Amino acid sequence: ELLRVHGGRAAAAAGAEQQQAAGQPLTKERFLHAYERLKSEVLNDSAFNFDFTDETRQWVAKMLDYNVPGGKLNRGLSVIDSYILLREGTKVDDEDFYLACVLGLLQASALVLDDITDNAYTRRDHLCWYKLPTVGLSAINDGVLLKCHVQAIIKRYFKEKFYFLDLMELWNEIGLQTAMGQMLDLITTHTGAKDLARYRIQGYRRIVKYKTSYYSFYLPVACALLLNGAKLSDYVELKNILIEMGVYFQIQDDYLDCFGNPEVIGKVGTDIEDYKCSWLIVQAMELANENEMKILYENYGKSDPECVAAVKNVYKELDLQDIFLEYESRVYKHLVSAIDAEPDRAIREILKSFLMKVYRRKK
Ligand code: DMA
Ligand code: MG
Ligand code: MG
Ligand code: MG
Repeated sequence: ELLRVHGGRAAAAAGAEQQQAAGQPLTKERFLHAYERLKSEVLNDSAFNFDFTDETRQWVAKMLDYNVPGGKLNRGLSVIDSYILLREGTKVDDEDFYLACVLGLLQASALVLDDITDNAYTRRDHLCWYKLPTVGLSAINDGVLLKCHVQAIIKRYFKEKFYFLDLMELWNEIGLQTAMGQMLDLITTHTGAKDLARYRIQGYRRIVKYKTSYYSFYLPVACALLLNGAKLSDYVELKNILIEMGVYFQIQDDYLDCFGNPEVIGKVGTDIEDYKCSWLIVQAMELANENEMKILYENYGKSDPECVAAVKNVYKELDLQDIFLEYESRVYKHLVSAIDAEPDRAIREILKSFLMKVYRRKK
């Protein structure tokens, strides 16, 4: 099984080789190139151009550079990788790269806003945007601005394509799902604050399906499919597998929030302080004895470092690190067999390459 899934990585690598052989620069470089183009488009948006001063332009440029290109480029790269696999290695033109790059804008928008509502401190090895003294809560508007540019750019570049309406609908629908997921994530903390024991796996899965899976896993592949002329309603099972993979990805994110190395993940965890319905607290609610329960009830959701340490201590007593590793092998096996049941070879390759990218990630 392991060997077969590793084929996914080999296939992705083969895609990259084919690209290079075709005289195209490597994906990451093309990406940053597409980013520069995107940035100059945003800065020179003709709708506002005559009113924009250099000062305005500098602010937007700084905001984009701070928030868009610094990440792992996972979501954008996923569009390209999926597209290459669907096209069996034929050339990917600059426009396709462009749409992938727009995903980076959406991600930046989500993160800028998420850090405010999560009261986060660092992101991608730097202070969160809203934490900069010159920014503060005007970051809310920056987050909104990024999202508005997503719509504007898709319209400008794709309005002549036969799949334009499907593409717009897809992005709108997923924007709504993500915002609803973030809302669930935020308002569920009130439930937890009333009674921690109400944090259950079913409620957890609902939150992460909406806040993470749709835009991080389904959207990139759905974009690649549309660009390739496919009809999304033909790919229901694919969607289910991607959603499951997104849940796995968020469980890793929750695990790393507590047990990851901040130097590696580029951010300091805040889930315990924030009273979040994290995968870890959901597990703890199932496993804790009376004494451990008492400690969790007394210390969860408090910003005092001693309270955070007490919660982490219970997590360690409960062997949540081992339980996470067990979950990881279980979900991996489950995903591998779901992928193997997919009839379409290119789809199997896409899913395998995704799985290999997230499996046992440390950041
Ligand atoms: C991630 O949830 C979801 C979105 C839509 C950004 P999170 O707050 O756990 O993410 P992070 O740990 O990166 O702040
Ligand atoms: Mg967050
Ligand atoms: Mg959040
Ligand atoms: Mg997190």
